[in-house]
Amino acid sequence: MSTSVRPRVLITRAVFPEHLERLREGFEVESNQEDLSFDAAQLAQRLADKDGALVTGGDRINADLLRGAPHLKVVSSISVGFNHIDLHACSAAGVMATNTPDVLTETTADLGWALMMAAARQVTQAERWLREGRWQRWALDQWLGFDVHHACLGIIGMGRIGQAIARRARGFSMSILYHNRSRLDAAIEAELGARYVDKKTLLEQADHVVLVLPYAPENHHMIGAAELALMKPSACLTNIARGGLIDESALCAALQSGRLGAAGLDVYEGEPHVAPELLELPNVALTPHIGSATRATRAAMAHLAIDNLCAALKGEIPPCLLNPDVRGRAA
Ligand code: 8YV
Repeated sequence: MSTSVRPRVLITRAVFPEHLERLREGFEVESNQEDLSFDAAQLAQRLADKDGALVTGGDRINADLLRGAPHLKVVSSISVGFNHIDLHACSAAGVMATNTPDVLTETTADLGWALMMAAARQVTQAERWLREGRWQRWALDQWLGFDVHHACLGIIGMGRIGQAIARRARGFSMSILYHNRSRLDAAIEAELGARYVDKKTLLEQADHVVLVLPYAPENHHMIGAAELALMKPSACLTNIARGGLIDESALCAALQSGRLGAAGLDVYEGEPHVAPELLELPNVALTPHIGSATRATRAAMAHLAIDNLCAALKGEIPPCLLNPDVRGRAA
């Protein structure tokens, strides 16, 4: 095949060298190894002549963008979440959309645990205090946190990552409640030792609440002032899903007033902007959206995204197609 007819692919962010090499074997690639941030107009301009795009959670894919990309056949995201992609618009435009589930499940569950424990035991705040040279002596009431072992864990969103978090909880002798769109099979509930309850019961009874559900406009601010008021004052809330699930002003107010024990956040409403009130609070552990951030997992995500892209550009059905109702554009 002559190089001039090879499909043209845009990579919107920097990738590892092996990924770039793999893509260059099959495609005419426009890369972004400087890792510049493209605004909507810059993205549209770069997509105008492309057949495929390898994108990330920060790239908004909507009808406007797709209108200006008449050759585009696939948008392959290096992420499991796909709230940044308008699937209806993709299907209407004949563009396949894909994501990268499974390969990040265990890594993201690890981070969920790390954050839950950091929030409960004030790990990040205590470390900052130590680094500031403020540790003069031991005290009986110093840096008192909340127990994780033998506590009640409430998981909202019992998909792959939620279940991986539940599995880890058994080693800490926790009781497990969960809430999900649909109830799991009895056999999986038994294996996990998890009990299905409504959201209100979970919020009232859990000592540690972890959010692991996909974001959609319907669950915007699903944790607001009313939900926080149901929780125990000693409860810890961890969010590794999407920032928009929590009303951050209500969360700040609850943490400030002592209405809520602590929070662990990896995701934010306006990330990478983090509300200044959150930065000021002592009872919150904050990480910069690193749920899937190990080299092995990020590499696996990018490889799976490339598998999806290659399949779509060969006219095949990609392994992780999000919009099976799409009717592909003629190659
Ligand atoms: C990604 C994530 O790193 O996969 C997801 O949905 O939130 C993270 O693992 C991020 O979205 C960048 O694409």
